[in-house]
Amino acid sequence: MLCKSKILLIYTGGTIGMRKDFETGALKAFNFSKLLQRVPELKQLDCEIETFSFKHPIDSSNMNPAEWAKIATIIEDNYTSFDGFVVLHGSDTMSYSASALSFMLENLAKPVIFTGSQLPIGDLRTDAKENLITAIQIASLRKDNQPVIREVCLYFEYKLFRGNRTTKVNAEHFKAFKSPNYADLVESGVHLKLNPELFLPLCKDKKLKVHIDLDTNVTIIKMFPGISEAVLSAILDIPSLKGIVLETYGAGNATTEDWFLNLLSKAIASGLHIINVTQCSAGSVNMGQYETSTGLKKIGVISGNDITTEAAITKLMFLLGQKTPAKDFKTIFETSLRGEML
Ligand code: ASN
Repeated sequence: MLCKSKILLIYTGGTIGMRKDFETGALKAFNFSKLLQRVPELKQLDCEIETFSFKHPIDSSNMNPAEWAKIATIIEDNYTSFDGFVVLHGSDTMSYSASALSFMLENLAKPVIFTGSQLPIGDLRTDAKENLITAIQIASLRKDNQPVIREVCLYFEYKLFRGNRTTKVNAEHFKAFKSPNYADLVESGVHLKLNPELFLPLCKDKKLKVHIDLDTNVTIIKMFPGISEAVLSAILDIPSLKGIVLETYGAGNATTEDWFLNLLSKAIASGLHIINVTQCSAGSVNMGQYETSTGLKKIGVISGNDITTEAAITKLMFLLGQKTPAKDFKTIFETSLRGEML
Protein backbone atom coordinates (compact mmCIF):
# COMPACT_ATOMS: atom_id res chain seq x y z
CA MET A 1 0.00 0.00 0.00
CA LEU A 2 1.26 3.50 -0.85
CA CYS A 3 1.28 5.72 2.21
CA LYS A 4 0.83 9.45 2.10
CA SER A 5 3.88 11.72 2.29
CA LYS A 6 4.51 13.19 5.72
CA ILE A 7 5.50 16.83 5.66
CA LEU A 8 6.86 18.91 8.52
CA LEU A 9 5.88 22.57 8.27
CA ILE A 10 8.38 24.75 10.14
CA TYR A 11 7.18 28.25 10.94
CA THR A 12 9.94 30.78 11.60
CA GLY A 13 7.93 33.99 11.06
CA GLY A 14 7.74 36.47 8.17
CA THR A 15 4.87 38.43 6.62
CA ILE A 16 2.92 35.21 5.94
CA GLY A 17 2.00 35.03 9.63
CA MET A 18 1.96 38.74 10.46
CA ARG A 19 -0.78 41.02 11.72
CA LYS A 20 -0.94 44.80 12.13
CA ASP A 21 -0.01 46.04 15.59
CA PHE A 22 -2.98 48.08 16.86
CA GLU A 23 -0.80 50.81 18.36
CA THR A 24 1.92 51.33 15.76
CA GLY A 25 0.23 50.03 12.61
CA ALA A 26 3.43 48.07 11.81
CA LEU A 27 3.34 44.40 10.72
CA LYS A 28 4.41 41.96 13.47
CA ALA A 29 4.76 38.14 13.54
CA PHE A 30 2.00 36.33 15.44
CA ASN A 31 0.84 32.95 16.69
CA PHE A 32 1.12 29.96 14.36
CA SER A 33 -2.04 28.09 15.30
CA LYS A 34 -4.07 31.07 14.10
CA LEU A 35 -2.14 30.92 10.85
CA LEU A 36 -3.21 27.35 10.17
CA GLN A 37 -6.85 28.11 10.98
CA ARG A 38 -6.68 30.57 8.09
CA VAL A 39 -5.90 27.80 5.60
CA PRO A 40 -8.54 25.06 5.96
CA GLU A 41 -7.58 24.03 2.38
CA LEU A 42 -4.53 22.27 3.85
CA LYS A 43 -6.84 19.47 5.01
CA GLN A 44 -7.65 18.68 1.39
CA LEU A 45 -4.03 17.97 0.50
CA ASP A 46 -3.10 14.35 -0.07
CA CYS A 47 -0.40 14.30 2.61
CA GLU A 48 -0.03 14.32 6.36
CA ILE A 49 1.12 17.65 7.76
CA GLU A 50 2.65 18.26 11.16
CA THR A 51 3.81 21.65 12.33
CA PHE A 52 6.66 23.05 14.36
CA SER A 53 6.71 26.71 15.27
CA PHE A 54 9.56 28.90 16.50
CA LYS A 55 8.69 29.91 20.04
CA HIS A 56 9.23 33.53 19.05
CA PRO A 57 8.49 33.94 15.33
CA ILE A 58 10.63 36.62 13.73
CA ASP A 59 10.72 39.08 10.89
CA SER A 60 13.43 37.61 8.70
CA SER A 61 15.51 40.77 9.07
CA ASN A 62 16.38 39.26 12.46
CA MET A 63 17.58 35.96 10.92
CA ASN A 64 21.14 34.95 11.77
CA PRO A 65 23.37 31.85 11.90
CA ALA A 66 21.99 30.84 15.32
CA GLU A 67 18.47 30.75 13.86
CA TRP A 68 19.78 28.80 10.84
CA ALA A 69 21.25 26.28 13.25
CA LYS A 70 17.80 25.97 14.86
CA ILE A 71 16.17 25.23 11.49
CA ALA A 72 18.92 22.73 10.60
CA THR A 73 18.57 20.97 13.95
CA ILE A 74 14.77 20.72 13.65
CA ILE A 75 15.27 19.08 10.24
CA GLU A 76 17.97 16.74 11.60
CA ASP A 77 15.83 15.69 14.58
CA ASN A 78 12.85 14.93 12.35
CA TYR A 79 14.69 13.69 9.27
CA THR A 80 13.74 10.03 9.42
CA SER A 81 10.12 10.64 10.45
CA PHE A 82 9.20 12.94 7.54
CA ASP A 83 9.37 12.79 3.74
CA GLY A 84 9.82 16.51 3.29
CA PHE A 85 10.12 19.89 5.00
CA VAL A 86 8.50 23.23 4.20
CA VAL A 87 10.02 26.24 5.96
CA LEU A 88 7.79 29.31 6.32
CA HIS A 89 10.13 32.28 6.39
CA GLY A 90 10.11 36.03 5.76
CA SER A 91 11.03 36.96 2.22
CA ASP A 92 13.62 39.63 3.10
CA THR A 93 16.44 37.22 3.92
CA MET A 94 14.96 34.01 2.54
CA SER A 95 17.65 33.66 -0.14
CA TYR A 96 20.39 33.91 2.51
CA SER A 97 18.70 31.28 4.66
CA ALA A 98 18.04 28.91 1.76
CA SER A 99 21.68 29.28 0.70
CA ALA A 100 23.00 28.75 4.23
CA LEU A 101 20.83 25.68 4.79
CA SER A 102 21.94 24.18 1.47
CA PHE A 103 25.52 24.14 2.78
CA MET A 104 24.58 23.10 6.31
CA LEU A 105 22.61 20.04 5.14
CA GLU A 106 25.15 17.77 3.45
CA ASN A 107 23.88 14.66 1.61
CA LEU A 108 20.29 15.89 1.76
CA ALA A 109 17.98 13.32 0.14
CA LYS A 110 14.62 14.95 0.93
CA PRO A 111 13.00 18.26 -0.06
CA VAL A 112 13.49 21.35 2.10
CA ILE A 113 11.34 24.08 0.56
CA PHE A 114 11.41 27.66 1.79
CA THR A 115 8.37 29.80 1.16
CA GLY A 116 6.52 32.81 2.55
CA SER A 117 4.53 35.69 1.12
CA GLN A 118 4.37 39.38 0.40
CA LEU A 119 0.96 39.84 2.07
CA PRO A 120 -0.17 38.25 5.37
CA ILE A 121 -2.23 35.08 5.06
CA GLY A 122 -5.25 36.87 6.57
CA ASP A 123 -5.26 39.51 3.82
CA LEU A 124 -7.97 39.18 1.19
CA ARG A 125 -5.51 39.47 -1.70
CA THR A 126 -2.84 37.33 -0.08
CA ASP A 127 -0.27 35.40 -2.11
CA ALA A 128 0.37 33.18 0.94
CA LYS A 129 -2.14 30.44 0.22
CA GLU A 130 -0.86 29.54 -3.24
CA ASN A 131 2.75 29.64 -2.07
CA LEU A 132 2.05 27.49 0.97
CA ILE A 133 -0.23 24.94 -0.72
CA THR A 134 1.97 24.41 -3.79
CA ALA A 135 5.18 24.28 -1.71
CA ILE A 136 3.63 21.47 0.34
CA GLN A 137 2.41 19.70 -2.79
CA ILE A 138 5.87 19.81 -4.36
CA ALA A 139 7.49 18.64 -1.12
CA SER A 140 5.09 15.66 -1.15
CA LEU A 141 5.94 14.51 -4.69
CA ARG A 142 7.28 10.98 -4.80
CA LYS A 143 8.43 8.62 -7.54
CA ASP A 144 9.13 4.94 -6.85
CA ASN A 145 8.42 5.75 -3.22
CA GLN A 146 11.31 8.25 -3.11
CA PRO A 147 11.07 12.06 -2.81
CA VAL A 148 11.31 13.71 -6.24
CA ILE A 149 13.06 16.86 -4.93
CA ARG A 150 16.16 16.26 -2.82
CA GLU A 151 17.62 19.68 -2.24
CA VAL A 152 17.01 23.05 -0.57
CA CYS A 153 14.61 25.06 -2.74
CA LEU A 154 12.61 28.26 -2.63
CA TYR A 155 9.02 28.37 -3.89
CA PHE A 156 7.44 31.73 -4.67
CA GLU A 157 4.79 32.90 -7.13
CA TYR A 158 4.42 29.77 -9.28
CA LYS A 159 8.11 28.87 -9.40
CA LEU A 160 10.36 26.47 -7.59
CA PHE A 161 13.99 27.58 -7.63
CA ARG A 162 17.19 26.05 -6.32
CA GLY A 163 17.44 28.01 -3.05
CA ASN A 164 21.11 28.95 -3.29
CA ARG A 165 20.60 30.41 -6.79
CA THR A 166 17.96 32.92 -5.72
CA THR A 167 17.88 36.57 -4.82
CA LYS A 168 15.05 38.85 -3.68
CA VAL A 169 14.46 41.38 -6.45
CA ASN A 170 11.23 43.15 -5.57
CA ALA A 171 9.82 44.47 -2.31
CA GLU A 172 6.28 44.88 -3.65
CA HIS A 173 5.54 42.46 -6.45
CA PHE A 174 4.31 38.96 -5.71
CA LYS A 175 7.06 37.86 -8.08
CA ALA A 176 9.69 38.77 -5.49
CA PHE A 177 12.48 36.32 -6.37
CA LYS A 178 14.67 35.52 -9.30
CA SER A 179 17.20 32.81 -10.03
CA PRO A 180 19.26 34.74 -12.55
CA ASN A 181 21.83 32.08 -13.43
CA TYR A 182 19.87 28.85 -13.08
CA ALA A 183 16.54 27.85 -14.68
CA ASP A 184 13.40 27.05 -12.63
CA LEU A 185 13.18 23.53 -11.23
CA VAL A 186 9.38 23.46 -11.35
CA GLU A 187 6.75 25.77 -12.83
CA SER A 188 3.26 25.72 -11.43
CA GLY A 189 0.34 26.29 -13.78
CA VAL A 190 -2.64 24.08 -14.54
CA HIS A 191 -0.09 21.27 -14.10
CA LEU A 192 3.20 21.18 -12.24
CA LYS A 193 5.88 21.26 -14.93
CA LEU A 194 8.97 19.55 -13.57
CA ASN A 195 12.43 20.00 -15.09
CA PRO A 196 14.16 16.94 -13.59
CA GLU A 197 17.30 17.39 -15.69
CA LEU A 198 18.00 20.44 -13.48
CA PHE A 199 17.59 18.67 -10.14
CA LEU A 200 20.64 17.79 -8.05
CA PRO A 201 21.60 14.11 -8.41
CA LEU A 202 20.75 11.80 -5.51
CA CYS A 203 23.48 11.35 -2.86
CA LYS A 204 22.85 7.60 -2.72
CA ASP A 205 23.59 5.72 0.48
CA LYS A 206 25.10 8.76 2.11
CA LYS A 207 23.89 9.80 5.53
CA LEU A 208 22.66 13.32 6.18
CA LYS A 209 25.38 15.38 7.84
CA VAL A 210 24.32 18.60 9.55
CA HIS A 211 26.89 21.36 10.02
CA ILE A 212 25.86 24.11 12.38
CA ASP A 213 29.19 25.86 12.87
CA LEU A 214 29.35 28.99 10.76
CA ASP A 215 32.04 31.64 11.12
CA THR A 216 30.72 35.21 10.95
CA ASN A 217 34.10 36.94 10.69
CA VAL A 218 33.24 37.93 7.14
CA THR A 219 31.92 40.91 5.24
CA ILE A 220 30.64 42.10 1.86
CA ILE A 221 32.25 45.05 0.09
CA LYS A 222 30.53 46.55 -2.93
CA MET A 223 32.87 48.36 -5.33
CA PHE A 224 31.85 51.84 -6.47
CA PRO A 225 33.72 54.50 -8.41
CA GLY A 226 35.40 56.60 -5.72
CA ILE A 227 35.87 53.91 -3.06
CA SER A 228 38.66 55.25 -0.86
CA GLU A 229 41.87 53.77 0.45
CA ALA A 230 40.96 54.91 3.97
CA VAL A 231 37.68 52.98 3.96
CA LEU A 232 39.11 49.81 2.44
CA SER A 233 42.17 49.74 4.69
CA ALA A 234 40.01 50.32 7.79
CA ILE A 235 37.97 47.23 6.88
CA LEU A 236 41.00 45.11 6.04
CA ASP A 237 42.57 46.11 9.38
CA ILE A 238 39.79 44.43 11.39
CA PRO A 239 41.84 41.84 13.31
CA SER A 240 39.22 39.07 13.37
CA LEU A 241 38.27 39.37 9.70
CA LYS A 242 38.80 36.11 7.74
CA GLY A 243 36.94 36.57 4.48
CA ILE A 244 35.43 39.14 2.14
CA VAL A 245 32.92 38.88 -0.67
CA LEU A 246 33.98 41.62 -3.08
CA GLU A 247 31.18 42.73 -5.40
CA THR A 248 33.00 43.90 -8.50
CA TYR A 249 31.85 45.37 -11.80
CA GLY A 250 30.71 43.32 -14.82
CA ALA A 251 32.75 40.17 -15.39
CA GLY A 252 34.76 40.65 -12.18
CA ASN A 253 36.49 43.95 -12.86
CA ALA A 254 37.76 46.61 -10.44
CA THR A 255 40.02 49.65 -10.35
CA THR A 256 43.64 48.92 -11.20
CA GLU A 257 45.03 51.68 -8.93
CA ASP A 258 48.15 50.56 -7.07
CA TRP A 259 46.82 51.30 -3.57
CA PHE A 260 43.82 49.03 -4.21
CA LEU A 261 45.73 46.02 -5.52
CA ASN A 262 48.47 46.46 -2.89
CA LEU A 263 45.96 46.48 -0.02
CA LEU A 264 44.20 43.35 -1.32
CA SER A 265 47.47 41.58 -2.06
CA LYS A 266 48.79 42.22 1.48
CA ALA A 267 45.49 41.03 2.98
CA ILE A 268 45.57 37.78 0.96
CA ALA A 269 49.21 37.20 1.90
CA SER A 270 48.23 37.51 5.56
CA GLY A 271 45.56 34.81 5.17
CA LEU A 272 42.36 36.67 4.24
CA HIS A 273 40.10 35.00 1.64
CA ILE A 274 38.70 37.39 -0.97
CA ILE A 275 35.89 36.18 -3.22
CA ASN A 276 35.14 38.00 -6.46
CA VAL A 277 31.42 38.10 -7.34
CA THR A 278 29.76 40.34 -9.87
CA GLN A 279 27.42 43.10 -8.74
CA CYS A 280 25.44 42.57 -11.99
CA SER A 281 22.19 40.74 -11.39
CA ALA A 282 23.14 37.96 -13.84
CA GLY A 283 26.23 36.53 -15.53
CA SER A 284 29.55 35.51 -14.09
CA VAL A 285 33.03 36.53 -13.08
CA ASN A 286 35.79 35.76 -15.53
CA MET A 287 39.06 37.11 -14.16
CA GLY A 288 41.52 37.74 -16.98
CA GLN A 289 38.89 38.64 -19.60
CA TYR A 290 39.70 42.34 -19.05
CA GLU A 291 42.89 44.03 -17.97
CA THR A 292 40.91 45.38 -15.01
CA SER A 293 40.70 41.88 -13.51
CA THR A 294 44.09 40.38 -14.35
CA GLY A 295 45.65 42.00 -11.26
CA LEU A 296 43.00 40.42 -9.03
CA LYS A 297 43.69 37.01 -10.54
CA LYS A 298 47.45 37.39 -10.07
CA ILE A 299 47.23 38.20 -6.37
CA GLY A 300 45.07 35.12 -5.64
CA VAL A 301 41.53 36.48 -5.47
CA ILE A 302 39.03 33.58 -5.51
CA SER A 303 36.53 33.45 -8.39
CA GLY A 304 32.89 33.29 -7.36
CA ASN A 305 32.03 32.47 -10.97
CA ASP A 306 28.22 32.84 -11.35
CA ILE A 307 27.38 32.58 -7.62
CA THR A 308 24.95 35.01 -5.96
CA THR A 309 26.20 37.27 -3.16
CA GLU A 310 23.82 35.46 -0.79
CA ALA A 311 25.32 32.07 -1.62
CA ALA A 312 28.88 33.44 -1.59
CA ILE A 313 28.68 34.95 1.91
CA THR A 314 27.02 31.86 3.39
CA LYS A 315 29.47 29.50 1.64
CA LEU A 316 32.30 31.60 3.07
CA MET A 317 30.83 31.33 6.60
CA PHE A 318 30.35 27.59 6.08
CA LEU A 319 33.87 26.83 4.77
CA LEU A 320 35.44 28.94 7.53
CA GLY A 321 33.23 27.20 10.10
CA GLN A 322 34.47 23.86 8.71
CA LYS A 323 38.06 25.01 9.36
CA THR A 324 38.88 24.41 5.69
CA PRO A 325 42.70 24.43 5.40
CA ALA A 326 44.10 27.64 3.87
CA LYS A 327 45.93 25.77 1.12
CA ASP A 328 42.69 24.13 -0.12
CA PHE A 329 40.34 27.05 0.45
CA LYS A 330 40.49 28.57 -3.05
CA THR A 331 40.01 25.22 -4.83
CA ILE A 332 37.13 24.21 -2.58
CA PHE A 333 35.40 27.58 -2.85
CA GLU A 334 35.71 27.47 -6.64
CA THR A 335 34.06 24.01 -6.69
CA SER A 336 30.28 23.69 -6.70
CA LEU A 337 29.24 21.99 -3.44
CA ARG A 338 25.42 22.12 -3.71
CA GLY A 339 24.80 23.33 -7.24
CA GLU A 340 25.35 26.96 -6.19
CA MET A 341 27.70 27.73 -9.06
CA LEU A 342 28.75 26.42 -12.46
N1 ASN B 1 9.83 41.80 6.52
C1 ASN B 1 9.24 40.55 6.09
C2 ASN B 1 10.21 39.42 6.48
O1 ASN B 1 11.17 39.20 5.79
C3 ASN B 1 8.96 40.58 4.62
C4 ASN B 1 8.16 39.42 4.08
O2 ASN B 1 8.11 38.35 4.63
N2 ASN B 1 7.50 39.60 2.94
O3 ASN B 1 10.03 38.80 7.50
